[in-house]
Amino acid sequence: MPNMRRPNILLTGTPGVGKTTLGKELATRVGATYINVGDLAKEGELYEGFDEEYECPILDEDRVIDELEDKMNEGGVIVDYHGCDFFPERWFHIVFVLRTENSFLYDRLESRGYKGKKLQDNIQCEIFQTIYEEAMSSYKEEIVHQLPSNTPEDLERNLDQIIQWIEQWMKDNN
Ligand code: DAT
Repeated sequence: MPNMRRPNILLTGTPGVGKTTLGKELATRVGATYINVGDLAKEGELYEGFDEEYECPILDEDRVIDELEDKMNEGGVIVDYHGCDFFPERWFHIVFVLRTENSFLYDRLESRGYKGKKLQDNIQCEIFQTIYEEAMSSYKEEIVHQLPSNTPEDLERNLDQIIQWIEQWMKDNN
């Protein structure tokens, strides 16, 4: 369906909640383009320094936006990132904030090799629903949805729901 208008979807949430797992599978099932902003930044070295406290490079947000602009205008893009306040609001038709209970998230981040402050900060980010609040203040509240992401059953349910939403959007907009 190359000439049909297709929605852009933002998947956001604390690291480890399952954005990549959901995003890649969703892209495969609906034939959308999946973009992992972390990977994109790494490949293009889209950084503007290094954060010593959090032990991670600092994203060059303007260059990320320049890099993505043309693709976003075409539609049919699924963007995956653990932040959401710097993307142009007009890019996204819907925003999903994935949410994971602490015990699950702790195990996932620990097996990713996170420890100490980095592990605690990410758990706290989820407890304080930091990314949900960031999404609610960056986009129209009615397009921001939370999705539970604890179990494989949650993953399947989320896929089904998002696919249904995409189909409806395509009917309404073409
Ligand atoms: P993110 O991209 O948000 O950092 P991920 O997709 O890499 O997260 O997932 C982190 C880990 O959790 C990975 O080992 C896969 C697993 N996972 C993701 N979604 C899950 C779910 N709904 N149920 C159980 N495990 C899940």
